[in-house]
Amino acid sequence: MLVSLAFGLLGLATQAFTLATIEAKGSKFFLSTGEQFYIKGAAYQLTDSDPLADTQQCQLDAALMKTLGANSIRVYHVDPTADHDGCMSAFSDAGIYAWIDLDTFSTYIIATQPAWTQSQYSAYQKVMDAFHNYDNVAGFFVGNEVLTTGANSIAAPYVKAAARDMKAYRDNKGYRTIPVGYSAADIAQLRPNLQNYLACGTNSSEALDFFSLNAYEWCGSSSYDVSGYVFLQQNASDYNIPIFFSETGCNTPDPRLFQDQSAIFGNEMSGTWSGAIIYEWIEETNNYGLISYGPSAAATATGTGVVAGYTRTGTPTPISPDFENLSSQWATLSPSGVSMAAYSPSNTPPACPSYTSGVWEISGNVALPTIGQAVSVHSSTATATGSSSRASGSSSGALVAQSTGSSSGTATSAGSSSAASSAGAASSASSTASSGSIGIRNPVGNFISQFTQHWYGKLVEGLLLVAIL
Ligand SMILES: *[C@@H]1O[C@H](CO)[C@@H](O)[C@H](O)[C@H]1NC(C)=O
Ligand SMILES: *[C@@H]1O[C@H](CO)[C@@H](O)[C@H](O)[C@H]1NC(C)=O
Ligand SMILES: CC(=O)N[C@H]1CO[C@H](CO)[C@@H](O)[C@@H]1O
Repeated sequence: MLVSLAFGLLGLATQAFTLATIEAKGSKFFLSTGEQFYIKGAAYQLTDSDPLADTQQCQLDAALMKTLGANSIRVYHVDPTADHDGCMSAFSDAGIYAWIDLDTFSTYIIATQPAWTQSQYSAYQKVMDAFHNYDNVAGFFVGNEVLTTGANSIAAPYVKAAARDMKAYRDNKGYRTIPVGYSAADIAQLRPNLQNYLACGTNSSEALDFFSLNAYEWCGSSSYDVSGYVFLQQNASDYNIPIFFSETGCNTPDPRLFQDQSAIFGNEMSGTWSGAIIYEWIEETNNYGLISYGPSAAATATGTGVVAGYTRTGTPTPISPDFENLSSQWATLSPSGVSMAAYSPSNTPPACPSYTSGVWEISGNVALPTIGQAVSVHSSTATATGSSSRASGSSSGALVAQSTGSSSGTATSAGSSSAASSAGAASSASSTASSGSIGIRNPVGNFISQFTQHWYGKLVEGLLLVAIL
């Protein structure tokens, strides 16, 4: 408060200072006022590049989100060079926090050709620089659904390295301790290894600040036991960092009832989980919208605000009954949690999972790659054939392109809707096609074929071990 007052007096503040900030302590999020914070959010990506640059649009959406009972948005891609003051203040005025992905179409970590390079690091920094000063930024993601198979586990150290470096960057710059985490695809084969890996180890500077899951397991009228949530809870009950649903809202069958919210915010899970972000705000081809800006148009239609067959600007209209169903669920669900002062975290980091061929191909707590180590982007071998170009994603097909032959359909989760599980990832998958040409080099510069992924994974481990000696 003193700090914001000082900035205000000096005329340095360009944004609203009206909301309590959010921080992580132990396995929970807290407001700076001391109350536990539970996320009630909507995925918000109206345009490919940045939905937080159109103030008037944000004002319209924030006002309706407030009536929904939301306190958070999740934004997958932003343009760090745009002016976000208007949008961030519109959401702040509505009591809404932003969870922001640091990656973009051209910078995200690719599981089958994992890399954490200086150019990725610089790009992530620019996003953090652009957003850290808004009090209603709640957290940053270093990746979304990077891993979708057991073989992809070779990419996990790169995700963890990205988090390590972005946390260090945040702290070195003196930024607020905005939590840095990851948003995982709900893949039964990876559960709970990935979740444990990203939190494991005794050095908290190298672990994530939170873990989140894009889960579409609870469809229609189901229950805590039948949906599979009981296992999600079992896997998370001793977790030492906050965990939440970074996407949820299975849409088969129609209409959506959002009954899972009563488990997430109820006795079964609210002692462990920190809430949920519903996929997604805008209605588009994938049929997950909570609102619409007008009837759908031809896929090829052009016109003001029309992209890929949907109007993406204007006055949002609730999609009935989904919007009302969610709103009425949330209205009854307000766990009080614990106060920050009364909470003494007691959970310790999970053990780093051991190597299991095809399931988890990282041996325990390997040394993390340094920036640029082992892998870099090359420009001569293109294989990607991604088909989706929508930022907010609409097909699991695009994910297949990203994962070079691994079947995303079967890999995706215990849920019945694999397309849904990759909805967010589909957004980034398309960039594989547009960014073109990606190859891998080892640290001494030898080019390694992208068809040797499994062998390469072993090589990375070997090199990491060598690096320690
Ligand atoms: C913890 O990790 C950070 C980041 O890698 C490193 O700088 C620091 O030396 C580590 N601390 C210990 C005690 O190993
Ligand atoms: C984690 O969940 C899986 C199902 O996804 C289950 O088979 C496993 O037993 C759970 N592990 C723990 C430790 O509860
Ligand atoms: C929980 C909830 O609000 N359910 C409602 C969702 O919409 C259907 C169809 O209008 C209603 O029948 C449910 O009561």
